[in-house]
Amino acid sequence: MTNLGIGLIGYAFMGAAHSQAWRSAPRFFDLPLHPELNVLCGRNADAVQAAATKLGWNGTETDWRKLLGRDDVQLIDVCTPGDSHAEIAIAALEAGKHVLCEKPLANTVAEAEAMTAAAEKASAQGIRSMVGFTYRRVPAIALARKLVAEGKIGTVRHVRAQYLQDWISDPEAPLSWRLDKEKAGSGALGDIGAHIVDLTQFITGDRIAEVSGQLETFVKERPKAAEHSGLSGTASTERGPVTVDDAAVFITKFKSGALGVFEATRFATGRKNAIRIEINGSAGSLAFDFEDMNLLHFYDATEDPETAGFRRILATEPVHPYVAAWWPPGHLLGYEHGFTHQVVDLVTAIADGRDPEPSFADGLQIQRVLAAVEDSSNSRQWQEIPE
Ligand code: SOE
Repeated sequence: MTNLGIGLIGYAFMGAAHSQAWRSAPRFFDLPLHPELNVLCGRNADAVQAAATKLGWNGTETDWRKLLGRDDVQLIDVCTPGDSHAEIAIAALEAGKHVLCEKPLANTVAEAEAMTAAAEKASAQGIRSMVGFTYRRVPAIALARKLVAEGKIGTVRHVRAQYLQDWISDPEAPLSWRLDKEKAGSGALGDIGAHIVDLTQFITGDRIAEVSGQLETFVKERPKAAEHSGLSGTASTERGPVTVDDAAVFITKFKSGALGVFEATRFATGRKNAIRIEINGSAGSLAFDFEDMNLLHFYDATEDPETAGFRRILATEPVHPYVAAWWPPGHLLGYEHGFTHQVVDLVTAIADGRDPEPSFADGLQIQRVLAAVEDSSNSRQWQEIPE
């Protein structure tokens, strides 16, 4: 079997999640190409070596540009903060490497446009790119999309989506790159709001046409971090400004005429990683919460009203998307499986010679929605999403 050499840039939370995906995918799924974990890249030589040993990589580099010239790297996986996505992804595509880029695609619409242009040019040469909206690959979510496409809930009228976390609700939680506009582009809006924009559009097969939104930064100054990794860190004695939103709320109109209500916050005390989506259609409804991620709730409005009611579908059966490769029926999946499914879909598309989804163009459209929410919050006006 042909090998697909992987070079992964970044080794914190997302780097670790992607590493396990690259390792697990060929062990559980029959892949058409064999991913080889060849190079882990990070700026600190000792730290990247320690991470490579722990996460199972064959070698390391400290300069991402070196990956572009390596014959044993065919795919670059970008797990860095958003401020370097455009530069790395465009250079990688121009060097003839396939690219998987973490979400959101970029920090600005202009960067996302440049990345999309590079991706479209590379695609003509057989070079593939994908943006990592991983939650699409949760079996219950993939099942929800299938049910909507099959007409099981009829015409979609309402889209209700929340992404709720609380990891910075303590005002003394230290600053991380995720609270720095230069590094992250935006706060809750881009980090987690982007996921629910993608998920609702993915499930409904529809697109957001216009938005009205409001952003808020509740805690404007925090201790600088003495050290920080993933979502936690320790505080130093110095303080610095929070330059992104803590929370974003927005209402939307979809192209079909459906109405959407969205909320993304890192201040929902007690909610750890609650991605809640409810879709109401003319013939039924679907509801999902990532904190109980194996379940999809389905209401069939065509049933006898005497016994009709929301039904819990445990999306853990071999008939459900991705599940057959894992455990016997009823044995649950977790957060990491979505990343593994992402690798499976990407590698399969590369081998089939087709562009995987979500594409950079899909990432650009989501970037435009995020920018429109920000513009709306500043202008206090509805904003249309440009085509
Ligand atoms: C932090 O809010 C974060 O790690 C996001 O960046 C991820 O995309 C999400 O999967 C979990 O939360």
